[in-house]
Amino acid sequence: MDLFRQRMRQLQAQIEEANYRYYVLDDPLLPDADWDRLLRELQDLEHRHPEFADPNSPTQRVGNRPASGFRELAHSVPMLSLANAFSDDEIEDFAGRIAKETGDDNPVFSVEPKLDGLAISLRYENGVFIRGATRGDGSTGEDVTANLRTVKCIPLKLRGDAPTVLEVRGEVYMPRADFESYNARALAEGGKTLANPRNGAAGSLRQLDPRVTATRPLAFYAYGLGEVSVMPPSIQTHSQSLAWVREFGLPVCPEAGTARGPAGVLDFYHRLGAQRDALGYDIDGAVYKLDRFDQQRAMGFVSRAPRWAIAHKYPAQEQQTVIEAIDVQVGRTGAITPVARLAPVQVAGVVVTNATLHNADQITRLDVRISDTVIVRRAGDVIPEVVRVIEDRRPAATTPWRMPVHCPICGSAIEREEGEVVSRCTGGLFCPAQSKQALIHFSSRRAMDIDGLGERLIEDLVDLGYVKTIADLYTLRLDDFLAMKRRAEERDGSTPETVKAGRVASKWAENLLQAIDASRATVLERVLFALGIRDVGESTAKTLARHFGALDPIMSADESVLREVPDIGPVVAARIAHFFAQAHNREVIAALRGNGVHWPEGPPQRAQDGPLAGKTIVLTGGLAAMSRDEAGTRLEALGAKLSGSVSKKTGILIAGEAAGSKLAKARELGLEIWDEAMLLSFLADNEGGRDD
Ligand code: 9MJ
Repeated sequence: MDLFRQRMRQLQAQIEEANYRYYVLDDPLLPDADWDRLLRELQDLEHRHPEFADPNSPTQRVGNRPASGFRELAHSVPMLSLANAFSDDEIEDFAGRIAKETGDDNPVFSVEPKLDGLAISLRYENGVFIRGATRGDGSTGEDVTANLRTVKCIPLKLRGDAPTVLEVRGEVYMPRADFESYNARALAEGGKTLANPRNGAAGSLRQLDPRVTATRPLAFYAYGLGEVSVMPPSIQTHSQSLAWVREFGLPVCPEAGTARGPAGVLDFYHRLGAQRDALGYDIDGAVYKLDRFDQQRAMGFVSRAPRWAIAHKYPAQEQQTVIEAIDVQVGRTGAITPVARLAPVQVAGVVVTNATLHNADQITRLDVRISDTVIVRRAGDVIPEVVRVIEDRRPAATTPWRMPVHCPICGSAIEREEGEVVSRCTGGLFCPAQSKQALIHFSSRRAMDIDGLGERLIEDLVDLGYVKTIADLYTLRLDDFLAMKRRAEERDGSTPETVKAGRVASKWAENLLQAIDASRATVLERVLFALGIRDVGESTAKTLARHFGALDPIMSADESVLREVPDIGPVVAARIAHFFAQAHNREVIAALRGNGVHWPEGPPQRAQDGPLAGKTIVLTGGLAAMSRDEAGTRLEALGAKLSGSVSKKTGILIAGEAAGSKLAKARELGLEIWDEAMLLSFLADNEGGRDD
């Protein structure tokens, strides 16, 4: 009998150790599957031997009775709040007060991220978690013990020799990644989403049914102490106290540390600010606490806030504003993005006037309407977005927003394919909004590679009516560029009418014309890629070019023919057929050809026919005669399939200069190995009809 009891205690200890390593040290001891196995074994034993069950076993986190309300719980030591500072000056003032009253003008501070969650006090007696409460008014909070027990990183039992009474204060928060995946799942299952991680944390702890709380991914970081029966005399600073509670198994924020004087804390503030978007949790500031307890005592308190600590806030990432209009933007492939035009508002230090609404589903989900008061959010480099509507502030007589049925730029129909989130303008290259994006793609380096034809210039060319389609690029003359430049400068209010400016301008236009001209002589795969057919990237373009050898058979191939091409699936086949079926796309291609864009055409090179058909080739090391990219393209043209890694399935390894581990592995596997000379002679023997 005792054997079961022993095993149960052993399992409990193993799980508790694994939890400590995982949640506190961030250094997991066990794979998740092993942890699950231990927990299941313990659950099973507890079920069969309830007489040995421990109420604080790791299996006993979720109670099953909803509370009728939360009891009030008095804090034996008040839970403090923090004074706020919004500028460096206020921090200098704070440091000045400390210098005046402690005589120390360069004291050590504990510096901590200010977590944006819910402040909580945990009470342990004899090492066992007995109660937990919210801050409430600082002297009395709400008893949320049952909910806190479901927070996996809050230990139900402390490690080591904890004092008889130990109260730990800290923040319950929801890690960002967990918030995202919780919402993704809720959406998929048609459940309710959480507005943001902060509300997620606060709302979850205030659930009456702990079974609901248990489904919420909550976490906890300790940042202070409440009642402690006996403080070890060795602990004389706040940072030592955090290290101390960490040893009992309570997680402490890894970004917390110490800094000296006002310069040190400001440095921490700016460094943490730069990392803000990369942290796993939301913060709204940094907290500085005078580290030495004796200095803290010298400073004392005002009302409910200590004079020895301060919260230095970052500019808010969320602000409230009003939607003045909802427009739609058209992307290269016609994707329509609804954009909210906002009453200007400062968000995280920048004036924001536009915010993305992503797509029609998102608007329906948020029920955003024109004239609504909304919360907009801007984090780091991310495009500002509307996160929610404040429905109480909605004026009377608003109507739900509807996706327009016609493209605002070209008037073509807007359609949405079944199962797609995105609506699209069907205008194709005929739509100026799409054609701008199409032109940018067309001239980009990996497509037609037109040097000097950048985004700004393309915008001007389209806006001033010089170019509508990609084919029009090849009709531009020197005078067009010069006239366009003059008009753009007039429009922008800068008119440098000097002789030198004129010479510079004509040189610029000549260079551009030359670059455009040079792009006329090209290869089929580039043209196919440059056309910007949805889902036709460089690799598919290459496959098509090789398989068909010429453009006309691709243009007239129907879906079933396209589907026979290796690596082209039904969706891409449909996209290609659809693209070439559009009259305006065919017209643009005819015009391109009419304007002198040309490429060599030849017989189809079906991979299954090539001398390397069915062979997988790995290229490694450096080649002298060509780049690895080029070698790869030429080998593929002969039917080879390229791979990046060596395995038993590799047919040939081509080892250039300084080949390393791949060569060693190929030798080990006894594969066929070529050097560069062998590659070159093979290409020379097998590449009939290359024009270089
Ligand atoms: C937060 N929210 O992260 C305190 N806090 O200290 C930190 N809050 C605090 N400390 C005393 N890191 C009262 C509140």
